[in-house]
Amino acid sequence: MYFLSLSILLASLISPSLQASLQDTLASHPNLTSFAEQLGKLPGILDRLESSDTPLTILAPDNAAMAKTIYYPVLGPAFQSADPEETRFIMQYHVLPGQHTSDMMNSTFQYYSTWLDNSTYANVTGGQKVGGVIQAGAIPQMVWTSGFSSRSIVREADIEFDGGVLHIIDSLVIPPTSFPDTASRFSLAVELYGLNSFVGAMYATPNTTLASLLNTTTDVTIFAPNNVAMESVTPTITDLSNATLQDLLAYHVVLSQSGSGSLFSTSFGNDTKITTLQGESLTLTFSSNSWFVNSARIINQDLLLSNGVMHVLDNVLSPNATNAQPVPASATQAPVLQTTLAAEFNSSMAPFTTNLPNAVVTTEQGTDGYVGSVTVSGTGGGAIQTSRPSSSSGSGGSSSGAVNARVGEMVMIWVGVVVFGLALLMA
Ligand SMILES: *[C@@H]1O[C@H](CO)[C@@H](O)[C@H](O)[C@H]1NC(C)=O
Ligand SMILES: *[C@@H]1O[C@H](CO)[C@@H](O)[C@H](O)[C@H]1NC(C)=O
Ligand SMILES: *[C@@H]1O[C@H](CO)[C@@H](O)[C@H](O)[C@H]1NC(C)=O
Ligand SMILES: *[C@@H]1O[C@H](CO)[C@@H](O)[C@H](O)[C@H]1NC(C)=O
Ligand SMILES: *[C@@H]1O[C@H](CO)[C@@H](O)[C@H](O)[C@H]1NC(C)=O
Ligand SMILES: *[C@@H]1O[C@H](CO)[C@@H](O)[C@H](O)[C@H]1NC(C)=O
Ligand SMILES: *[C@@H]1O[C@H](CO)[C@@H](O)[C@H](O)[C@H]1NC(C)=O
Ligand SMILES: *[C@@H]1O[C@H](CO)[C@@H](O)[C@H](O)[C@H]1NC(C)=O
Ligand SMILES: *[C@@H]1O[C@H](CO)[C@@H](O)[C@H](O)[C@H]1NC(C)=O
Ligand SMILES: CC(=O)N[C@H]1CO[C@H](CO)[C@@H](O)[C@@H]1O
Repeated sequence: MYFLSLSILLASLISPSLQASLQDTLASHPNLTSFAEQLGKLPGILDRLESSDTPLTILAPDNAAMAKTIYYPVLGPAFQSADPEETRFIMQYHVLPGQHTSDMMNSTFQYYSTWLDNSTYANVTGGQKVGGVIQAGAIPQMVWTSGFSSRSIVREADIEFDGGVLHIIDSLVIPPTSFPDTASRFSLAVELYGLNSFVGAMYATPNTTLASLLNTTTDVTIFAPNNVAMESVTPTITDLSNATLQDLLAYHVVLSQSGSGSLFSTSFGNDTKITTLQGESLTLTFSSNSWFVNSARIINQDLLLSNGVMHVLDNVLSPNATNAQPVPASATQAPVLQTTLAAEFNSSMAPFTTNLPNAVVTTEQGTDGYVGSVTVSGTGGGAIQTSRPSSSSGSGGSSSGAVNARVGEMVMIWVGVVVFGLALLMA
């Protein structure tokens, strides 16, 4: 329960020196011994935590979470090799400047900066973001989301110490990875959010300027049509000239204007225009509990990337159809590119998946037990089956929290299945 607890009231009355130090607070919680031990190995972080003159929020994984680090995507290799440099960056992602307590959060996701600010790991102005929400329910629950929509559920919230507050979480927050890597993992985990057709299109022409720009620019915003959307406009999209295809893809990208940062849903405004990298603008509207970009519905929002954020669309956008209007009451929107789509759309092959770069997600090649090692074949094996979502009503679009929650759960189930499979293999 998230009542304004007595300790918070007391904290505001009593001088901070009466509160326990971070080390004492960690020591008094039996479930934080592994986290304390990990921090002990990283004196740089511990000193910085203890000497901060502004309040901090620490997401502190419990012992069970720390015990399974090697099975996490991305985190696995760092913990397995106990590389202090890499683990330091991961721990930095668990520290948020400012005091963020349950009474200051609500049922709308907010995105908070963290200490993870090395541009090799997070090319995000002010530090990589982590999402925080209080999920409504019989017992309201504080939840944090990170890379691949991973969910960390808070076991115990609002534990005060003299430098701020800490929340005990049941799994580590995972630093987001690059656009191609994140998109590929989503494609494997959740069919509805399969994005490897859109990623493949980036590499379908000899000009990979856009692809590398998306991988190396700070604070990008990518509106990524899912595989079904790409299929729906095939062959029109595969017949475009190379230059026109590049132009169309660039219309799905927004770059930060003078430090404004990436566009999270929290900063969307109804009926507002945003200038794209391509030059033409997009219009955002809110209707029937969904955000629309021109006529495309955002079906999954605020997926964190190492250098920004990505939103999944159910339709391909075109710079020649900037005035396309959504029909919010309809579950699906008419494509803006010419389509030969049959009314009965079941499943088919997504275009461009054979263009996926071989090297996309193999940089953190897995050792045994590492669930994050995903190899995408560039020789045709990447084509996946998709089917149009069979949503029957467009009027009741899920709230973002629910959608993100579902993806997170599915990713975790997928991770669980892989871990289970590995356990069987090793038995
Ligand atoms: C530690 O956390 C686990 C869940 O991760 C819980 O079952 C257990 O009761 C906790 N132990 C203590 C001592 O708080
Ligand atoms: C939730 O909190 C944010 C940030 O404090 C605020 O902007 C937003 O209006 C709040 N939403 C609701 C529904 O109270
Ligand atoms: C960022 O990380 C890279 C790779 O680990 C390292 O070489 C570099 O020194 C770091 N930069 C800063 C400012 O810490
Ligand atoms: C477009 O890209 C494809 C794939 O790289 C290439 O085969 C083709 O020659 C290009 N077309 C033009 C007109 O350059
Ligand atoms: C490659 O694409 C970029 C934008 O995506 C464009 O600015 C550049 O002119 C293109 N290069 C060639 C050789 O067509
Ligand atoms: C981060 O972004 C900046 C500016 O967009 C770019 O110059 C730099 O190369 C990027 N760094 C990394 C490690 O991708
Ligand atoms: C959003 O803007 C559109 C167009 O101006 C308007 O029709 C609609 O009512 C607005 N929606 C909300 C929720 O304000
Ligand atoms: C947009 O219109 C121009 C001019 O008619 C055309 O050359 C181009 O192929 C169109 N682009 C798309 C994506 O349809
Ligand atoms: C994208 O950037 C990541 C991290 O910097 C790198 O590991 C990966 O190889 C790059 N992918 C492509 C396709 O350039
Ligand atoms: C084009 C196609 O395969 N349509 C089929 C889609 O699925 C329905 C129901 O299973 C079939 O009746 C259609 O023939």
